[in-house]
Amino acid sequence: MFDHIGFDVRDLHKSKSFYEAALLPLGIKLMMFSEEWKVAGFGTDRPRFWVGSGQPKNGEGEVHLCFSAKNRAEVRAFYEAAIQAGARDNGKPGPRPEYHANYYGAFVIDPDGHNVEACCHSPEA
Ligand SMILES: N[C@@H](CCC(=O)N[C@@H](CS)C(=O)NCC(=O)O)C(=O)O
Repeated sequence: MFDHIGFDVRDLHKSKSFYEAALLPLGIKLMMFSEEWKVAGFGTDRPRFWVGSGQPKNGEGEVHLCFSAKNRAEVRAFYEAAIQAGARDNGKPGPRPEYHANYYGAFVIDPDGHNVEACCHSPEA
């Protein structure tokens, strides 16, 4: 159901250390850390929990939630359904090679300002 989640933190290094320690007993490890992107990603198979300290977002998009899609058509269907249901566009369905070669996602802002996505990691079927 969920692919990954993330939220902003005040002090990235402090949160990185905190979650490294707190999640270790669960077998969840730091899998990615980027000073450039200001993010730390934790997981087991791949990063699924992210903390970041990017630009202030003025109360919008501070929580990011991504649902798993089985294929790219599902990503597009999610986007259309969400827009029809009143969400605002935050990134039309399409490839996001900045994440990885096969990443395909779509982003909307929900009624409370959360940044909600559906993504698929497989090439076009
Ligand atoms: N408008 C962007 C949204 C990208 C986005 O929100 N990416 C997620 C990660 S998959 C995120 O939380 N990015 C960090 C941020 O917005 O600070 C797009 O269409 O690519």
